[in-house]
Formats: sequence, C-alpha cells, structure tokens
Amino acid sequence: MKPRYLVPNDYMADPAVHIFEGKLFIYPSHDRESGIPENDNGDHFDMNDYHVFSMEDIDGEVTDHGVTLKVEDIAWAGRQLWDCDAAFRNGKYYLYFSLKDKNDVFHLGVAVSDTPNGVFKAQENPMKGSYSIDPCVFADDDGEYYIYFGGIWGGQLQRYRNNKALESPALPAGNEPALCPKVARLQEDMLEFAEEPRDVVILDETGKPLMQGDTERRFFEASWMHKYRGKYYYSYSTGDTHLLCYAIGDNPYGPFTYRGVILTPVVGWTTHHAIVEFKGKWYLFHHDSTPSGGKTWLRSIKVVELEYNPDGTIKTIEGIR
Ligand code: FUB
Repeated sequence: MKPRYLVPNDYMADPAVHIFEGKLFIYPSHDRESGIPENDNGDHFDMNDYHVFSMEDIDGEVTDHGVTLKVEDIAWAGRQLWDCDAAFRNGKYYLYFSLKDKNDVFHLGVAVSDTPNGVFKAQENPMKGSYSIDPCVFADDDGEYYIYFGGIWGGQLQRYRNNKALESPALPAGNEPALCPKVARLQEDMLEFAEEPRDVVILDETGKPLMQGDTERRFFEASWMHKYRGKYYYSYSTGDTHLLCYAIGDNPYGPFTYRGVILTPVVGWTTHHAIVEFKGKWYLFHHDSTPSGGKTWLRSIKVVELEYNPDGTIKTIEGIR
C-alpha cells in the first residue's frame, strides 16, 4: 500500500488508533501555528483541542467528527494538550490525555463519552499520581486494561523517580540504566490507576537494561502496546535519534527485549505511532512534517501497512521515501 496522509486540510499528530463499532477511530493531537519559537521543552507544541476521525476502510473516506475536547473545558488545565489515547469499557468510551496544569506540570487526564467520537467530558482533576505525558491504554484479552506513559525532556519524566517528584530534574548518566516508561493497571471504572505505576524495563540482547547513553535504542516518549501471536509488543520513540523501535515481552508489565526499528526517521523532529490490525492486515499510523515543509510543530498523520517476518519480528519501514 502507498503511504496515505489522512487529514490533508489540517495538521494532526500523535495518532492513537482503535477499532470501535467495526470502524477505525483515530485520536490525534491537533497541531496549530501559535507563533511560539521551537525549544527543547516543546513549547512550540501548543495544542488546545482534539478532533476524532473515523474510517470504515483503510482506503476509504476519513470522517472528521469535529472538536471533541478543548483546553478551556478542562477545569485543571494550564496549557498544551499533547498526545492522547482512547479505550472502551462497560459501555463507555474514555479519552486519556496529556496536559500541563496551571503550574506548567504535565499530568494525565481522563474524559468520558457514550460514543467513540465524543464529545468527551473531562474529570475535574488529573488522574491521581499521574505525571509526564503520552498515555497509551491497552486492553488485554483477559479483560484487564493497562496504561503506559512517560516522555523525557519536554515530557518531564526526568523530574520523577519511584513515582515521586525530585527536587530538581535529573536524567541518568550515559552509562546508567535509562529512564523507563511507566505502566499501571487501570481501575475497573477506568478513571484512576489501580496500582502504583511500575517501570517498563527494556533489555538488550544480553538481558541487561538499556543504558541512557544508548540513544538509538533507549526510550524517549510515545508508548504503544499491541499483541501479536500471544506476545506483547511494546513500541516507542527514541526522540532525539528519531526512531520508532519495539521490544517484545511475555506479559503487559515486561520486561521487554529490544528487537529493532519499526520506522526510520521521518521529516520533522518527532515520531509517534499506533499499530493496529484491521480486516486481516496490520497498519502503522504515524506522523511526519512533510506537508508543512518540515515544520516540526505542524505534523500530518499518515498510514502505511506494517508486515511481520515469519519469526514475529517487524519489517523495518523507511520513514523517508
Ligand atoms: O505532540 C506533542 C508531543 O510530541 C507528543 O506528546 C510526543 O509524543 C511528541 O510526538
């Protein structure tokens, strides 16, 4: 399949994708030109609402369901609606989002709707004990739901250790184990963590945790989880080395063993994705900044087919063709 841009008339990024009601539903963040200069904190990603999109077929029409949640409708909001994800449980749809509070600290929020396309109503407060960015919710076959999250640099993960805020942010040294993304099982009401978040440990081929200096393999942001032939595939972005990578484990908590690159760098600084099976084929939804002429803060979502090798490894996709 030829890679396809999905929303050519606007800028959307960070796609999360799920099959609801037999259709593909896409939950992106909504980039806009705010005039804020680019910096390492990501201040240029000053997004202030979300749209939801759906498709009945991978090459079919993309329906824009309009604005489904806005910064101004979230009581605890400061600024910056970054990556989000959605889940369905017990007849309700839940939208998980990254947002800075009034003190400019990122937390995760939840908003609820009766339909997959929203409108979503946000809870009064952030999820208790949540921090950093990029929620990804995974529904396991046994009925449990898990939330993965975290992102370094502008995503603020370096401000925490053992789920507690540090007095001053600190990244590990290059020869120390890398900062890990987090995972927690969700409560049955889907509104809070059911447990303290745990580290998602990514191991190298010798069984040792990846080091912070291993920048082509260590975690930076953009968690995604999918299951293939009974194995758990945790995938993520390496941020400043611009790769989408994956690691395989035997359960939702890991550890996961690094297995390779899913997508080589694209045009634009960030790379972010979702992997889903739809009508018997697997797809990688991701974004790049080609349509905006390389402006990192104006990204466009696209889809391309993803293929596995017979041994369950993923065939690397070239980001720039
Ligand atoms: O869209 C803002 C941030 O850029 C996301 O939260 C990160 O994953 C990166 O794509």
